[in-house]
This record gives sequence, structure tokens and C-alpha cells, in this order.
Amino acid sequence: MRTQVAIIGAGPSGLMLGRLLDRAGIDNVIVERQGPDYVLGRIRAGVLEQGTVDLIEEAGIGARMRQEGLPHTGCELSFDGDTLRIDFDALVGRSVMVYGQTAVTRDLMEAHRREGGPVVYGASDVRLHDIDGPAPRITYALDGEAGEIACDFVAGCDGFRGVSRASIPADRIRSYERVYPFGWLGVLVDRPPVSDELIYAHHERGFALCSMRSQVRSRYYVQCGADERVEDWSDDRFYDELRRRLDPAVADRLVTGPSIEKSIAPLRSFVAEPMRFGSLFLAGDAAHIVPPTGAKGLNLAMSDVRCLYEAFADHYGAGSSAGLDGYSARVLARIWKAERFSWWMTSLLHIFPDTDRFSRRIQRSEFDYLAGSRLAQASLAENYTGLPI
Ligand code: RFL
Ligand code: PHB
Repeated sequence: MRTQVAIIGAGPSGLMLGRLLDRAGIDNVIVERQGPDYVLGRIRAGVLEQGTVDLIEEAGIGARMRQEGLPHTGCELSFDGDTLRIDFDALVGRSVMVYGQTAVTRDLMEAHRREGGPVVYGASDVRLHDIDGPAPRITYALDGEAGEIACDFVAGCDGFRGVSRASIPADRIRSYERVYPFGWLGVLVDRPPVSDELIYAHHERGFALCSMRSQVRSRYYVQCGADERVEDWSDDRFYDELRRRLDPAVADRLVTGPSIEKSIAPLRSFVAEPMRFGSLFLAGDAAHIVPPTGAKGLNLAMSDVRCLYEAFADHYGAGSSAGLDGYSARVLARIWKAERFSWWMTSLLHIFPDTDRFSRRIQRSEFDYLAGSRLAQASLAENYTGLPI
């Protein structure tokens, strides 16, 4: 098989890039290790920045998001029971959209099935060849048969543990990493959310987050130990812990029910740079990870994909390599700012094993500063709703 752009990974990055390239008439093939149901079964992001919403519209898959997405003009922070509303609209004139990653992925998959290029699901032993030159190739196995795709470029959209970044020689890529000494235990439940807006709560027992997917489906998280096991958390234990970390008035309103998904996510900050090696371009979690506290991971992935798509369109449309040559530096400038914001939100809201009395007072004074300063709130709102590319 021959194509212009071979895309590794059919998560949101790979599917969105494929969709944009299809619409621009640029030939592409997506190769995914898992099956579509597995990809859809991963419950992840819930908050879309305006730039992501705009990209979804531009990709022609915005109809369901427009109907079912929940625009949010603010969120709430709580610190040991004291609360502070961050009014995005009043502070920076912007908002976010609560619409789950699962829904975005489903909308992209359906569009692909209707009118998209080929997606090879269930490919194993995916390998990249000759990516340092102008004629790269992908090989893989599918149902015991060998497959090969010759292409002009490879887009590595295969997440943190994918094969793309690992195919770059170690002396041509540099990584920066922080692994946090805790995780998030998340529960999805078909009950109305406890509040109209997201609540991020700092408590001496640890962080908690009240989020949602719709008016009738809630997503809750509590900070847990990095090595805890999900089997040790019954629904009752989870809800008890969540209640203890919330303002009592909010905790009283919590409507519980049987969890329909429960999982533990580790927290990590990671950046690999540059995001290009020869004819391979990395996008999304393949190149960077943020802890979920700032709700930035999917949004960063989407802004990478927008820039990469524009660069390919420039290359195939205008014959210019400027976009491809500038891609890595352009996206990394934004990525590092989101890394900083996500690290900062994480530092403010979590209990670290070495959090002593002094550090808790510093966290408290950070919260008090936010509560008393419109400028500090505007900075939070500007970052949360999304910095420009
Ligand atoms: P993905 O989603 O990991 O998709 C990569 C795809 O590549 C496939 N793959 C391979 N395919 C072929 N060959 C191989 N060798 C392969 N290896 C892997 C995988 O099967 C997969 O299908 O990366 P992508 O597309 O870059 O998307 C990134 C987002 O998924 C991620 O950034 C977000 O989910 C992060 N995130 C959040 N982001 C937000 O913007 N807002 C949020 O509110 C938010 N909340 C979250 C989150 C992530 C979380 N977890 C579990 C890490 C909350 C959580 C709990
Ligand atoms: C979610 O709804 O899953 C969610 C929302 C906000 C975050 C992280 C996750 O910061």
C-alpha cells in the first residue's frame, strides 16, 4: 500500500489528523494496535477549550457536540471547605465545553466510517523504517499477514507508550519528566452531577474533583496512592472518601449510584523534544503528558494536530516546507506553557508525601492570593480556557 501520510494510532490525535487530511484531499492511512471498542472504552478527558471546539467544528463533526456539550463559564476551587468561583466569562471573556473524549472519539470514528480513509485496526508489531530519509515505510502484522505502507511522512499519534517516539535514536531526542507520587481514582456514574460546574477541591486527606459528562452522568476523582489497586476501592469506600474531601453542603447533595467505570490513572509531566525526526512528526501524548489537573492533555493534542495538518496542507498545497520545518518549535512553545500550568494546578491542589506544615501554609496562601486577586484569577482563567497557538 502507498499513501502520503501514514498515521500511527487511532486515538483522538490520529483520528482528527486523518479527518482533516481527508477533507484537504491528502491521502492517509491510520494504523491502530487495538480494536475500535477498546479505544472507545477508555474514559479520559472531559473539558474542551474553545480552540478544540473550533477544530471539531472545522472538521465537520460538531453537530452532536453542539447539541449535547455543556458550555461552562466558570469552575469552583475549594480549599479545606472555603470556596472560590473562577468566572472565566467575566475574567477573560471565554468559556470551555464539557464534552467527553469518548464522545469526540466516537464522532470522529463515525465520520471516518462514513467518508474517511482506511483505518487498520488490530495491527500488531508496528514498526517504522527509514524515517531519517524521504521514503519512510511502516510494517505491521494483521491476522497473521504482513502489511506494509510506503509513504512520504509518518505522523506518530500513538500515545505515551507508542512505537513512534521509541523509534527516534536516543541521541536525537531529549526528554523531561516528573512522575508524581500519587494517582487519581476515577468513577463514572449515571447520576446527576453534584454541581452545575466542576469543583476542584484541596483537602488535607487529598485532592478531589467533581466533573460530569452530561446532566445525568457524573465523573468523580479522588487522589490516591500511586500503588493502590482499584479492587480495594468499593463504590461505598470511594463515595465516603469523596464526601469527606468536599464542602459539607456539597457532600450532602451528592447523589451516588453503582459505578459504570472505575480506574486509577498515574500522574506524570513529560515532554520530548524536538517533535520531529526526519520524516516522522510526533503529536499528542506521543510527545508530551500533563497531569490531568489542568484539563490540558486532549486540548494540547488537538492544537498539535491543527499545526501539523496546516503544515502538511502547506507542503502539498503550496509546496512550502516552512510549516513542517517550524512545527516542533511552534507547538512546543504552547506545550511548555500548558506543562507549567498543569504542574502549578497539581502543586496547589494535591497533598504530597512530603507536604509539611510549611508547604500547606504556602498552598493555603496561594489559594488566599487567588481569592483576593482578580489578576491572579484572570491568569488561571486565561490558562484554563486555553492560550492561543
Ligand atoms: P491516546 O489517546 O493515548 O491514543 C493513542 C493511540 O495509539 C494507539 N497505539 C498504537 N497504535 C499502533 N501501534 C502502536 N505501537 C501503538 N501504541 C499505541 C493506542 O492504542 C491509542 O489508540 O493519545 P492521543 O490521541 O494523543 O490523545 C491524547 C489524550 O488521550 C490525552 O491527552 C487525554 O486523555 C488527557 N486527559 C485530559 N485531557 C484534556 O484535555 N482534558 C481533560 O479533562 C483530561 N482529563 C486525561 C484526563 C487523561 C486521563 N488519563 C487516564 C491519563 C483524565 C484522565 C484520568
Ligand atoms: C474529567 O471530566 O474527566 C476531567 C475534568 C477536568 C479535569 C480532568 C478530568 O481537570
